[in-house]
Amino acid sequence: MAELSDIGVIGLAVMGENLILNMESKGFRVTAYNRTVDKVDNFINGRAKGKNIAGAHSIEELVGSLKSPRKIMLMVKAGKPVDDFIETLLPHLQEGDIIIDGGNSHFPDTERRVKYVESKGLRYIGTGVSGGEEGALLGPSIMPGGSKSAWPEVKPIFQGIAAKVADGSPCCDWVGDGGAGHFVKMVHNGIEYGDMQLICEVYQIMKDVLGMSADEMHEVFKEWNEGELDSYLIEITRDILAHKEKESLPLIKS
Ligand code: NBP
Repeated sequence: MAELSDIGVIGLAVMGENLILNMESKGFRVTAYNRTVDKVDNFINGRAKGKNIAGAHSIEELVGSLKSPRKIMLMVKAGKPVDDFIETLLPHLQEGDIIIDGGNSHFPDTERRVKYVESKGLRYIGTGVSGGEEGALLGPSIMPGGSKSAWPEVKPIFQGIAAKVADGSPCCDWVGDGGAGHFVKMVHNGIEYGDMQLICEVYQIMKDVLGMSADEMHEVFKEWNEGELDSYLIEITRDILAHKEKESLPLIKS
């Protein structure tokens, strides 16, 4: 009999594929499934080749390949696809199994899904995942919430693949009941978009009021990124301001 997997992931777009590769690199065996089944073979024969990753061509095969309690993570487009997959999975799962939604679901949807899935005797986690495709591969921030009894079951996987701060603590912990995970992700996105707006306004003042060149702005963002403003968004703004097109012209026109 084939070895059972620690977790199954449904959804082989950028986020799902990279999370699977991240999990495998941390010693977990993963089964991959996708609605368009061709993508399973492409993944298994491509990026997943030679790794401890199994491909499933049906929901039955996916469910049958997992250790109990089964953990199945959805990395699909938010909205109806999540509800559809819950309905598809429920008849195949057993009491105590865990469905995880790692997409960008709106938190009231997650609130509703936790209650619904728990009413069927199963457990549900809605989790924010942040860091984009690079984070998914190398270490995302993960914000899980929902059925609390499911947390110890997924904790080693989630904390294993999460980004780590300087002292080694994982950027992942349980954030609360119901839709708390996706609520925290929404607040996180709000802060990020506020930060982006601030950077845009600073850029406009530097360009239109102070008349600075892209190189001069680059120097200021470089200095800021070495102090208390050190952050990913300041870092990529610094880099984009220094980026040169052909003929050594700055990509960002000042
Ligand atoms: P997408 O959001 O592009 O979703 C692609 C996946 O959804 C594929 O597996 C696709 O299956 C499936 N899907 C679609 Br589209 N419609 C479906 C339907 N009606 N029924 C079943 N499956 C359906 O992928 P992603 O960019 O990897 O993001 C996955 C989740 O993670 C999303 O919720 C996204 O908002 C969230 N997220 C994304 C990022 C990012 O940087 N991209 C960051 C953080 C969170 P198919 O192959 O058969 O079409």
